[in-house]
Amino acid sequence: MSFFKRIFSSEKKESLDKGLEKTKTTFFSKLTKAVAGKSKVDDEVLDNLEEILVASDVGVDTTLKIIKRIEKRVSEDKYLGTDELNQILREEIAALLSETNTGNDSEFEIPKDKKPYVIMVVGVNGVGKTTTIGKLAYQFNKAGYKVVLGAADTFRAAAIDQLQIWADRVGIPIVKQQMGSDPASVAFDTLKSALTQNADVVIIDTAGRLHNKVNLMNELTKVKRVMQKVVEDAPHDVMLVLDGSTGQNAFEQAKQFTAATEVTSLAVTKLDGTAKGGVVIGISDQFQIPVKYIGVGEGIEDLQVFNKFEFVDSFFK
Ligand SMILES: Nc1nc2c(ncn2[C@@H]2O[C@H](COP(=O)(O)OP(=O)(O)OP(=O)(O)O)[C@@H](O)[C@H]2O)c(=O)[nH]1
Ligand SMILES: [Mg+2]
Repeated sequence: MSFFKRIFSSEKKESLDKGLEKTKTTFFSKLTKAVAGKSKVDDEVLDNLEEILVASDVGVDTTLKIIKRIEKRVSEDKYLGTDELNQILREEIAALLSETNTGNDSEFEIPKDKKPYVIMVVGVNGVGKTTTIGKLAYQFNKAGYKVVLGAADTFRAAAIDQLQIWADRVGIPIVKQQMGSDPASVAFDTLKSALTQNADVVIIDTAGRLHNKVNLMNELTKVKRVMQKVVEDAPHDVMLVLDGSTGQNAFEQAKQFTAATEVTSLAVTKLDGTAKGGVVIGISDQFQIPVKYIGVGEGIEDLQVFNKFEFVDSFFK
């Protein structure tokens, strides 16, 4: 690993640690209470631990898997001290998550064989789609890729303006039309323009709110179909953005969205300032779709490539 890479990783780790602070503090103060006056991990400690994990939005299914693993450790080790619980939790959760072989890249990278590589960003309103696109465009641009944005959320004028602000901030082109115009037509224009400009990456913003859910899904399908007239295998990535601060709601949204439309990656935002960061552990365990990015703030730098081991490490430190 190069010297610079090490510097960047340690910076990344610091901001992750900071982003997860609230989740961690809440979790550990509960854990400390649960083991107070106890020296050994017994059934009562395990019961409490189960409750705490569920309350941290890890989700019931994933929590049960974790508890089972700890129980196994307890029965193997016979005497497991509560002072070791933290370390053991970290090990077992990391081991659990490593069983799903997804989402462990460490850089903002796109596949070399797709040009332009087309990312369509979806999710319900307010979860952080546009912000995530801005941050992602910034990282791709910094990495030397030529990025073009497409303002296919034509439902609100403000949505187009917001994406324009991000494009200006990053210094990259945006393709847009009037508010109310056909999103599929915007996506079509964006891909055409990207081809002309020989762009590497296209990121398409979409509306989170339409008159109803069926309309929204139909529209996404149409956007996809029309894009394929320009780039046959587009979109290469359908990224669902989830608001991590809504905890189990984010989980539900992921379930509903993935059932209604094809989703190939996840981004979980707003992990800063929430105690519900455990939801990322549950989401990575329960979905076959990789969590690619996590949002840890509103700033342009506050997006990270999700690495489950770094995440668990930050969580249980
Ligand atoms: N604290 C924090 N705020 C975030 C993060 N990501 C997005 N936000 C904020 O969440 C709010 C909504 O973000 P948008 O990007 O507008 O969400 P959207 O999904 O595009 O919303 P619609 O266009 O209405 O569907 C904004 O105030 C963002 O600054 C994050 O990681 N952390
Ligand atoms: Mg938006």
